[in-house]
Amino acid sequence: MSKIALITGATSGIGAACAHLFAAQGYNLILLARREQLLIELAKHLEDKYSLEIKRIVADVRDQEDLSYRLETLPAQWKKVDVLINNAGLSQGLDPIDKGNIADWDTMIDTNVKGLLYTTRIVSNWMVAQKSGHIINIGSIAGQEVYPNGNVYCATKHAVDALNKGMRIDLLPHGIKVTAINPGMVETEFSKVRFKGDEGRAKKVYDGLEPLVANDIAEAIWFVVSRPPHVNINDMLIMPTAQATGTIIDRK
Ligand code: NDP
Ligand code: 8X3
Repeated sequence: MSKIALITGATSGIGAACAHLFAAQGYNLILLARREQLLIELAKHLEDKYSLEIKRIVADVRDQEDLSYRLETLPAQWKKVDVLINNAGLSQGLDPIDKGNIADWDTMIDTNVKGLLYTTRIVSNWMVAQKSGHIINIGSIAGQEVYPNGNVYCATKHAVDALNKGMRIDLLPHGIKVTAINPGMVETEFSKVRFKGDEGRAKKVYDGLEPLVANDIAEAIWFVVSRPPHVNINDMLIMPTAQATGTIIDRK
């Protein structure tokens, strides 16, 4: 019986790269995101390429009731999740605290913190029942440091760091592994989303340096997941070579 990975935010960037890599490793997949057409295309691509089964879930992780319904109504065999990748997340805006957009703050807190919690609340129960599982929380360098105008996004990723530690403590008696993967700059749709579709501004973020690509992070996740049963990697900070800290970057 193939193992199962549930990936939130599977339609783009790091989540999509994880879907490709875990499919190649023989996993069956539960792919969750809001953009249905992208989920359909991704699932079809993977089903054509690999021998695997895929469940698509069109859901917004902020909508606790709908998310809960969609997860709880999965057939029993799909609730045997081996790996949960809590990846759905975003940044909105880059403004000083006195000019911050309240709706942006709500979106980031509701997605990055509450959405991660809602998903974990359900899936961790399944893992407790089966006495095994591995939860991967996608944090960030922004969860280790704070940079100018990063205020609320950084706060949400610091929360992910705290939750990662808290989950590991609470789930310890149940044999469940918990790991945070904390990337620096990865070129995905992240900056386009942060700057609300302004592609020029998004592109500038990566001017003069070679950023990470989504597959770099997927490979790190696979490394963590494929360790022997007695090994848990608590967290991993992964940066582009040209980025020393959140703000110190060697641009040529
Ligand atoms: P992308 O924008 O490329 O991907 C984000 C994914 O999250 C999309 O699949 C999107 O799907 C999904 N998503 C966003 N909001 C929701 C929601 N409310 N409900 C369900 N799914 C949602 O960015 P990345 O791949 O870069 O980001 C993935 C994670 O990595 C995020 O948590 C981000 O904070 C983190 N990260 C990114 C870094 C970077 O430099 N790129 C660095 C450090 C961390 P859809 O729109 O279809 O719902
Ligand atoms: C995304 C990377 O540097 O914009 O978490 O915070 S950064």
